[in-house]
Amino acid sequence: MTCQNFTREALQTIDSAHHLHPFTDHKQLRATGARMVVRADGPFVYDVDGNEILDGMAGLWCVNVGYGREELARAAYEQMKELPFYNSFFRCTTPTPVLLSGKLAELAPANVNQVFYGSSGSEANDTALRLVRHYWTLEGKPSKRIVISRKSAYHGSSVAGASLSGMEHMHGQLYGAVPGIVHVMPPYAFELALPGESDHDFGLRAARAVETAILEAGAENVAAFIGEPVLGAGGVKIPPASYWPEIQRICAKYDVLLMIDEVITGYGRTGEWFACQTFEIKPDTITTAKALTSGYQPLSALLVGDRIAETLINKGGEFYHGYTYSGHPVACAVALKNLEIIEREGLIDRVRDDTGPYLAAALAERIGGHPLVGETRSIGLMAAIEIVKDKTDRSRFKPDGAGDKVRDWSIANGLMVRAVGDTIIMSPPLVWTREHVDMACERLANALDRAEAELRRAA
Ligand code: PXG
Repeated sequence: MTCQNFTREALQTIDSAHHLHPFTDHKQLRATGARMVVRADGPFVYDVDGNEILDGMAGLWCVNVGYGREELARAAYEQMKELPFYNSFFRCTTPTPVLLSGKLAELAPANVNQVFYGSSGSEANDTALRLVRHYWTLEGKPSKRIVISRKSAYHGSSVAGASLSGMEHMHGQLYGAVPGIVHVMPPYAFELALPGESDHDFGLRAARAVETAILEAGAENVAAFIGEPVLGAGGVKIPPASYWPEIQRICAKYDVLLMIDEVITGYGRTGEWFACQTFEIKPDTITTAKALTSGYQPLSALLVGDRIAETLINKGGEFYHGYTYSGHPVACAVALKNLEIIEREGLIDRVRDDTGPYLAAALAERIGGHPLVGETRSIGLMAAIEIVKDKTDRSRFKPDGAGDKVRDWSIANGLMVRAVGDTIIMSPPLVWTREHVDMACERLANALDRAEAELRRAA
């Protein structure tokens, strides 16, 4: 459907009257009106006023192959004509989820060979939580129920997803979180490393917070640890190299399963198919969604490791869990074509060998020296810029809102970024070239100048 018959004012009026947006202060939005994005092409999105904005967020961390892919539209169209829907319940299936499962087993780490589908990352994490707890019951250890997560983790917005997430403001509105979930410190050296503490030592200390939590709960009560390889929505927090090997060691020592949430990192973002490969993590489950279809269709795939799968299959009987759209044929057709595009165009190699390192260097050289910037960091095409008042002591602007200011100027300059508090984050489509990185740095540097002028004037 095109919206050309509606004026911006008409769309905004209906939006304000009837549309409750996610994670939104509704009164505030109604006062300002929403930004209306009406079309997109390649790495750019266009708003209703005709502004071209370079999309530094790949939609919402998902449009890895960029916009306007005819092939994906065609894959959906052909599948809809052939078979728009049939379910995977009652010993039925359809061809596309079958083929996608085989493909995902081929791409996933060696010990991961089974797939459970949903439509969102939240659903996939609900599945993962139920599955790891059920696994221990089937193994005769039903007391192993506790899941250890981290503060500032994001694992979704369903009741289980929000409970697993480490966001206090979300917990405050749960009115009854899923019991048995514990949150420990994240590996966020920029704010949490002690004076003089090396990155290596900080990584070990952050990992050992998980060990402390296991010992406090009793290993006989702990089912799993859940973590994003790089915390995404929490502010692109990249762990030191010492972190994941130590987590792996601790989980093995106490027989705690490792649930890896790759909803953001999956399908190329860190320069490998999965960040488990980047960080050499051996997972028991991998949650994926978003870039599985590059956002062209809603689809999630929980990849299940052999250890859990064998128990579930051989001892499990019926697992009373599933969604109407588990293995949706159209979404799976689009996923297959999307993975084919990523492979054919060598997008992941490009991130690992070219645009990823280029982005890291460009941020360090062209953004890192700015008086407002306390740190730049990135891995693959996933980046963060810390906004500070004073580079030397890393103090922040008070009252807060400096991040929002930089973001607003950046968008006004034609670069879409997100602010998580005073951390600016980027997660662009993998089709970005060096020219797009250059364009982004130029627009961001200008946004920093403009924000600084306002912030210093106000201070
Ligand atoms: N796990 C991770 C790591 C995520 O980033 C989810 C699970 C949940 O996926 P669904 O499909 O249920 O949304 C996510 C989602 C943001 C933002 O503000 C991030 C997400 C979703 C919405 C906003 O950066 N990530």
